[in-house]
Amino acid sequence: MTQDLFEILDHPGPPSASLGPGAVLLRGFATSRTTALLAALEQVIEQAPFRHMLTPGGLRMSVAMTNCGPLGWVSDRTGYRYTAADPQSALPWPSMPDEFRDLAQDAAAQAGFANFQPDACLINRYVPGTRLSLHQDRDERDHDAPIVSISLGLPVVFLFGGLQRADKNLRVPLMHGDVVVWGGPARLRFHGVLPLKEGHHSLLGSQRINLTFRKAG
Ligand code: MD3
Ligand code: FE
Repeated sequence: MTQDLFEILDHPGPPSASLGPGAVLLRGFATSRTTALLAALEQVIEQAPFRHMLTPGGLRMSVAMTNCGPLGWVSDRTGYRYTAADPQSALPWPSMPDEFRDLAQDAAAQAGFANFQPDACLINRYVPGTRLSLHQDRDERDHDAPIVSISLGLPVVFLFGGLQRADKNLRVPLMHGDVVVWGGPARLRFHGVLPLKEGHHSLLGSQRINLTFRKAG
């Protein structure tokens, strides 16, 4: 796995590469579709604006979040869970745009996961200084389905750990248009994001947006 990772860091040319069992980086897979994705995103955040959720410990998360699709991930003082309604509006989460679902399904298929049917899309917004500390994604019922992530805007350093929190982390730069599919033995690996650096992106300004597609219910 280490050898594969270094190949990506040294040679960003190849369109696709393995990050280890179950994790596939599809470099630039979304690039040709980012204008459509961002137009659809505008519609979603009009109905369900980004907000900073509270952790169960009462801390304000530095990542701002919203969701689309039948289920959305929420956190508050009572814990983490998926809900059908946005707690801020009491309305259902905005529907998942076709452009989102199609791209997630195409990426999953490309990575060997046929018939991926996401029912949740968590949308994360990073501004300079925003980070996401090391965690596992285990609030979804179906751990057999992969998670598909799409990176838009400013680049970031993604931390890819092991199955134990203390395992060594690999560092993977993720850039605008990159898509990663995480499934099988990678599904429960610890991961996080280093603080976003200052910068300017032509489409998104000083932000990074990450879409993650999940089978939550
Ligand atoms: C590896 N988001 O929302 S996406 C998250 O860039 C989250 O916003 C990060 O971690 C972000 O939970 C990372 C890449 C990712 C997502 C889920 C994973 C990597 C993963 C699940 C298992 C292993
Ligand atoms: Fe995660």
